Amino acid sequence: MHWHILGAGSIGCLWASLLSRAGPDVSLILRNRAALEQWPDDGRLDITGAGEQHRLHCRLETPATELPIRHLLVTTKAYDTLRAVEAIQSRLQPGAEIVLLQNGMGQQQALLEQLADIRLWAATTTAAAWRESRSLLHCVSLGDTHIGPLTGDSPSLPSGWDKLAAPLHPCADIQPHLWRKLAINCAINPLTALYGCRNGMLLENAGHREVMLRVCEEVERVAAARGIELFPGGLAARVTEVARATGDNLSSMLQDVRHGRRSEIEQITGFLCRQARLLNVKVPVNLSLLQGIRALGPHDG
Ligand code: KPL
Repeated sequence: MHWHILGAGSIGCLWASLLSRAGPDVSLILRNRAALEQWPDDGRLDITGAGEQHRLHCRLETPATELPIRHLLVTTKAYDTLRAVEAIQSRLQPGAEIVLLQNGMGQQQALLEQLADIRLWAATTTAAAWRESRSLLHCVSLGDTHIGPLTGDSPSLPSGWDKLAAPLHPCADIQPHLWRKLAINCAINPLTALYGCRNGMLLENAGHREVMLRVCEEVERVAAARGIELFPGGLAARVTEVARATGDNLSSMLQDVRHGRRSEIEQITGFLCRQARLLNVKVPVNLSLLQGIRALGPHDG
């Protein structure tokens, strides 16, 4: 069995290690030849932290490599999903297994519309890792990963995933889990990016906390209108826990904004606002956060 991974960021590299230790061959598909040549020592990757201490040698490829793909894990930024998969689409074999492990929503449905004859899963994880360099990954936590099929004939887990040494929760319906992660991201990411603060500051600054609570109320109304149960104790309580546990972290959106990169705002708050419009729910605070982040820099379209 051979898993290909599109998106060689920290989560892609962590999964390269988990999959390779579970048995399959693993290839990282890098964007182009230049990215491939920057990788040291032919795909050497050291993983350390959270009980992990491994060295693996991944095969490195570009989209142009002429090898068939039967098992594909996508860990790119959400907005890059369709472009990245299109670049390798001619290599996908009939019935190929594809797992999307990303923040945000909307890209899952868009991919289903782009591809025929695949088996697709979506996954969401609380695993955390960071890369000190291309070949050194620090695993902070293996977290919890929920995964579920998006196509009718898919088994509960993709091939080989039953042997992953990480807490994995197969679910018949992955949608509520994607919504829960989306809800947390809606309440933390745009605020930290606009205020330029660490996650924990959303709890310490009374003004920031007030906005965060209003975001939570709006997100809960949209989820309820969509028939999704978020958290029994309420979204604000869950967001408070996450902001406290990740208090010293810079959210992924703040990091994107600071580096002048495109953010995932359209797949997080943008998705929420599009759902709200369809469901006729008013979300003025989320809309103003969407506009605020759009004004900061590169965005979709
Ligand atoms: O997932 C995150 C992100 O930064 O994208 C949170 C949960 C907000 C942690 O930083």
